[in-house]
Amino acid sequence: MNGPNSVSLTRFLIEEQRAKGKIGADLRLLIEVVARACKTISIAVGKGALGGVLGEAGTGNVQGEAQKKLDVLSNDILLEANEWGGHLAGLASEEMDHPHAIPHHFPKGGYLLVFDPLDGSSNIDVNVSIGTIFSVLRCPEGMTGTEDEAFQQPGTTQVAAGYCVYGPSTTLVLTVGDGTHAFTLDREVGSFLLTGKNLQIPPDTKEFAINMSNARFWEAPVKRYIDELVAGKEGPRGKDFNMRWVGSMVADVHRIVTRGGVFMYPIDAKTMDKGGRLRLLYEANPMSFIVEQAGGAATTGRQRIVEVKPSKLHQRVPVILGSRNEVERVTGYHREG
Ligand code: P6P
Repeated sequence: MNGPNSVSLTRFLIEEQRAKGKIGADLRLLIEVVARACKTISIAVGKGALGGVLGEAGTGNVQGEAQKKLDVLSNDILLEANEWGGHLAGLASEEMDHPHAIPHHFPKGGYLLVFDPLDGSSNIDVNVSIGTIFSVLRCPEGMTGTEDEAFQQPGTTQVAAGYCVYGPSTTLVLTVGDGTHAFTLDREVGSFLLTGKNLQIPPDTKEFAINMSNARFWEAPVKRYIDELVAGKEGPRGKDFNMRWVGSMVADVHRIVTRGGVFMYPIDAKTMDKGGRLRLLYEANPMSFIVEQAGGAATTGRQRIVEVKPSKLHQRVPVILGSRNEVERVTGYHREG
């Protein structure tokens, strides 16, 4: 509850700035504006069928995927929230082919915001947790922030990253490079309150997340790793494992950030030509930053995700992230071939 000892997102950001100087005024405004947009999205999502926003929008995105009405609405909410503040040079989104320019009548700033406005949207109509994922970059010298190339920076250059999961509670998880912290929305007051400081992902786990229906397409290292988990205590791992797959990356990653686990969307025979399933700039990179800042690990199976040098705005990559010892084991199996 919002009591005398509760720390709001605003107070946290100000105190972090005072103590560590990592969050200047423009970045603080950016984070607070995104958080406010997430509150608006949470209200729209929470209305469900009563809000007239379920179902298909009748349009498609650059991925060739049918857009849900809430995909488009969430994208518009984030654009409108961020255009006027003077903190951004440009915005890019899963739902837009190319970056969105700041309208001329608004001032521009030095940051870039790239986001998946509503990840997991196949779950919207069946009332399963979904979420917003965002990443903050600096606009490179000599670029306007409207070029695809301005956003094509490795994840190591991220200034901040976060997600907001719209589940039984609406929870914002954020890093600015100084730990990973969770803020839960107090709906009565309308504030995000600090509910988890310096989250730490356990290095070991008994829980894995992967879409098992793709098993016949997997590469050998992934098949070896999953076979060992499924073999349980009779197998080489000598212990039983449990599986969870929500089909919504934000929900699966939030579980892992909260209690550990390993999340895998590896490249396979089905996704080889596209480079993977999940998108690098607005899914894999922000989630990897968040996970690494919480003591976890995130690789493509062959390298740290945040060290991948992007060549396209909507580039896809394989994702293996979560409890460090499990991610390192899978990555080791890839090295062994
Ligand atoms: P599949 C949602 O569409 C998403 O991008 C991620 O949120 C999720 O982890 C993945 O795709 C689910 O993919 O193949 O299981 O439907």
